[in-house]
Amino acid sequence: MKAPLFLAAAALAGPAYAATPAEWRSKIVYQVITDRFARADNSTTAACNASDRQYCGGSYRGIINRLDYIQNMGFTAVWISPITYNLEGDTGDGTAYHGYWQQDLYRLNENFGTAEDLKALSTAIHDRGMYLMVDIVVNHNAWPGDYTTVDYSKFNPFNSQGDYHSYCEITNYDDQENVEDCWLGSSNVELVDLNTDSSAVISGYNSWITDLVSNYSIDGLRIDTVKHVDKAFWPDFNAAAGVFCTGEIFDGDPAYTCPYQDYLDSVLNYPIYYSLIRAFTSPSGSISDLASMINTVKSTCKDSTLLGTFAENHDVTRFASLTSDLSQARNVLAFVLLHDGIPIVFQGQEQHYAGTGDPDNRAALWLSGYDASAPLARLAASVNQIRNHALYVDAAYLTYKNYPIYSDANTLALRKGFDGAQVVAVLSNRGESGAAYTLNLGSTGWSSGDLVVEVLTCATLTTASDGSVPVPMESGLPRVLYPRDKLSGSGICGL
Ligand code: ABC
Ligand code: CA
Repeated sequence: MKAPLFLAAAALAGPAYAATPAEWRSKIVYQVITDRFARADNSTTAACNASDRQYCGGSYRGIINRLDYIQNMGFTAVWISPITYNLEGDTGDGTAYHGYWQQDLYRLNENFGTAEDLKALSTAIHDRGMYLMVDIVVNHNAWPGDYTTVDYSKFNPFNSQGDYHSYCEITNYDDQENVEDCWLGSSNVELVDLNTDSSAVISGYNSWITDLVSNYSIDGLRIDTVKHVDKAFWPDFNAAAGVFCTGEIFDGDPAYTCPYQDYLDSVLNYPIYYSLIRAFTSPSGSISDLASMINTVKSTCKDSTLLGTFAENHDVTRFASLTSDLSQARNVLAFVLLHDGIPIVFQGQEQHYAGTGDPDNRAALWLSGYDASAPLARLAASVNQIRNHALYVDAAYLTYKNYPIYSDANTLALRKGFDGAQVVAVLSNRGESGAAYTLNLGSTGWSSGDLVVEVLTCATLTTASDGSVPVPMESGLPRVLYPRDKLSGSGICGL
C-alpha cells in the first residue's frame, strides 16, 4: 500500500514541530475537546451530562489510549482544546471544562493531566507521523463574576488593570471597534479583554507563544476569537509561534472573514460552513449558493487551499440536529474531507451525534464506544483514504482549487486535481429516499474509454465517447470517482 508508506516516511523524519502551512495542507484534522474525548481509565460508560457543563474526566492520557481510533479513520492531525490554567469552580455558566476560561498562561489546566502527560501525548502523536494542533486564547482572561469584581492580580502574566481594555459589553457586531475593544462573556463569567495595542502585552504574548510551541512540540495552533483582536497584532504573533496558525473568525461573510488571511496563515472557513449546511439539510437547500460561495471564497481569500473546512464544531448546532437523514450527513462529511484546505471533523460527527449548540454539542465521545463500524466513521475512513492517496500520487492535488463542474437543484459535482489524477465528488441533497438514476457527468477531465472507480462502492465505470461518466446515483448517497489505473498498489477497492 503506497499511502501508508508515505506516512511512515514522514514519521521517520523525526519530531514534526515547526510545521509550515505547506505541510499542514496535506493534513486531515480530528477535533477533540480533551475533557470529552477519552478518559485514562478507558471507560465507555462514565456518566457525562453535557447540559450540566461540568468536568467529565477526559484527559491527555485518555487521548493517547485512543489514538488508534483516530488514526484508523485516516486522520493525520489532532486538534485539542485549550491547555492553559483556567478559573476553578462552578459558575452560573458552568465550569471551565472546555478550556476557554484562561487565567494563567504559564500553568496548565491539570484537570487534563500534567506537563509530562501533555508531552507524552505530543510524542505519541508524532510517533505516528501525525501533527498536534493546540487551541489557544489571546483575546481574554476569564473572571467568575461581573466586571466590578475582577481581581487583576489573579491573572498571569498580565496582572494589572492597565493591561486590559476598560469594561464595555459587545453589543454591535457591525461596529469593529466595539467587537475588538469591548468584552465577551456574561455577568457570570466575564471575558476580561486584553489591550492588544499595548507593547507590553504584545511582547508578553509573543514570548509566551514561542515557549509554548517549543515546550510541547506543537505543530500548529487554532486561535480563538481572532476577530476580537486588532488585525495588526497577528502577523508578529504568527511569526513568534513559528508554526501554522488558523484563526477563528466567526462570520459567514467572505468579505469580512477572508481579509484576516492577510494577517494569519489561515482562517476557519465559516463562509463555506454556512452555505454547506444550508445546501444539504434538505432537498430544497440551495446547491447554487454553495457553488457560488466556493468560487467567491477562492477569489476573495488569499489562499483557499489553507483554510480549515468544517461542518461542525463545539459552538454550532450539530448537523444531525438539523436533519436526521443519514445520506445528507454523508454528503456533508464527504464535502468537508474533499474540499480545498484542511478538513476538520469535530469528535462525534463520525458517530452522527446530535446536539443543538453549546453545551449539548459536547457530549462525551466515550459513550459511543468508539464504534469504528458506525456508518459515518466508515465513510470518513474511506474518503480520508482516497484523499491521502490522491495527494501521494500527485501533491499538486492539494493546491488545485476545487472546481464545480456540474450542478442542478439537488446535485453538485466537484473536481479537484490535475492530469487525470483528479478526484471527482458527486454530492446530493436528496436524502435517503432519493430515487435511483444515472447522472451522465461531463467536464471531468477524463477521456473516452477511461476506467474510473467509484471508491465508496468499488464499482468500475467506463467513460463514454464524449468523456462523460455514467454515475449511478441512489438513495441520495455521495459518489467519489478516481481513475482506476492510479489506484494500483493503493489497497483501495482491492487494487
Ligand atoms: C458559556 C456557556 C453557554 C452560555 C454562555 C453565556 O456561556 O457554555 O452555554 O450560553 C467559551 C465556551 C462557551 C462559553 C463561552 C462564554 O466561552 O466554550 O461554552 O459559553 O463564556 C470562541 C470559541 C468558544 C469559546 C469562546 C470564548 C470563543 O470557539 O467555544 O466559548 O473563548 C462569538 C465569538 C467567537 C466565539 C463564539 C462563541 O461567540 O466571536 O469567537 N467562539 C455571531 C457573531 C460571532 C459570534 C456568534 C456567536 O454570533 O458575529 O462573532 O461568535 O455568538 C452568521 C453570521 C455570524 C454570526 C452568526 C450567528 O450568524 O455570519 O457572524 O455570528 O450568519
Ligand atoms: Ca478584544
